[in-house]
Amino acid sequence: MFSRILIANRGEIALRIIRACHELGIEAVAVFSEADRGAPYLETADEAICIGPATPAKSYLNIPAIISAAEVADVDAIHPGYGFLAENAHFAEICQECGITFIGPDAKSMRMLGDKVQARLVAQKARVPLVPGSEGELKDEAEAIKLANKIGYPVILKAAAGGGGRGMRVAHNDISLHKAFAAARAEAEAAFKNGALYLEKYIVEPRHVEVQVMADKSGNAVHFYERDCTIQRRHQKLIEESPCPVLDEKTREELCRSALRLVHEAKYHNAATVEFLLDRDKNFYFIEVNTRIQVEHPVTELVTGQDLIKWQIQIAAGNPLTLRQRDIKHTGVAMECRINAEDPARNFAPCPGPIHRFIVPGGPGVRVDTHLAQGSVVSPYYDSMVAKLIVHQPTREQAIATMKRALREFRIEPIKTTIPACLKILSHNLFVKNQVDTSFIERHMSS
Ligand code: MV4
Repeated sequence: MFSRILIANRGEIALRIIRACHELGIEAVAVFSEADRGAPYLETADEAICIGPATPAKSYLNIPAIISAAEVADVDAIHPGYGFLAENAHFAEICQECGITFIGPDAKSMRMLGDKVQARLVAQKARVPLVPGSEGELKDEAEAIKLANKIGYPVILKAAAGGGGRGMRVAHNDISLHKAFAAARAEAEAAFKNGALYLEKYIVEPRHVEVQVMADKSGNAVHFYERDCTIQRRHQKLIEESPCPVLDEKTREELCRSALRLVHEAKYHNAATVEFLLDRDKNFYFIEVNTRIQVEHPVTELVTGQDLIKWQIQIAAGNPLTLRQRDIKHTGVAMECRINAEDPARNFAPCPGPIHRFIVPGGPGVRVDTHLAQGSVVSPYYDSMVAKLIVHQPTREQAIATMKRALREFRIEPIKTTIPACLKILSHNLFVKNQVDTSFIERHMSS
């Protein structure tokens, strides 16, 4: 087992990883930018090292600075958290070359699954249901138009290097596809320095469902069931829950088994999330794989009673998964609200600034993951998430009631947050009745 781990991240996920280290008897080394100097969560670390200025490119994305800190602190491993360098295969490679274990998959599987065209081919090989679409990269516009006419409009163009909704274009006919092709290629080239595109049938009004999996270095893999992340705004998730409230047991079993086949095919190790779209007829289709621990992992931790960060560390250290699939039970309903420092009245514009009052909810069934405290300052340099409020109850109705109660207890002043927006969603009849799709926020919450 490792004796010291460096956490190449900040905020709530850095604190979450420090806690997991300490429960495993491992020392935690934090790094921080000048903007985060003095933050209270840093005091929970055994050591904290400044790695540069506030700008992410000069600190949390600065590979030489992070590797130097790791060498100075003499750590055995680096946990990247989510965002920043978590899905950077080059960084994973450098860690390995420096004799530091990267807590995540190896660079090869990260690169393979990070390329959405290759990920589709892996999924196909593993007999995972795919959205009908291109086999491999599109050669040119003519190929796209031919394929669109074969599978039928509407279709969606996506960037091979994209993901998370960037560089996508929907087309409803040959003329709009002609325009979309040039636009998508230019956008992909500019954003990812990789113009490779692929095409899929456009699934209308889907739900977003993802499966949490974990695989060890000996080829054992288990799933921790699914999360439903349908409630999003501009590809930013607002509310996540488990189980997916519209899945029947048989479909759910097939979904989770599909995710496991995919990670086996990729010879993957460590945590992965396999994302699917669920259409109105409850057909599911693979879309992409996230090769990191995700923001919403606590939802899964509450329904399974498992500590996913501890498993990531143990697997990276070469220990086997000592869990059998049948030992992983799903109990009740968990739901997470992301509390962001944003002003819903100003089109969700970030609202950084000092927090003079910070009163965190508690009581039965409530978990709060946050790195902030009274007197903290929300920095304009980073993500606007200030807390994750996660609840666990026997039923969805009870989970919604607990979530509303906890949201009303929360005091974050004087900055604006997404708490009122979350309360509005939780009271919406379509949300309560499970009649939402990924366009719910745009369609019903714009006012
Ligand atoms: C799609 C789709 C419809 N059909 N693919 C958006 C993010 C990226 N992970 C995949 N995305 C989508 N892919 C096909 N073939 C609709 C979306 C989509 C979406 C997916 C999940 C959650 C929210 C979304 C919002 C808009 C579009």
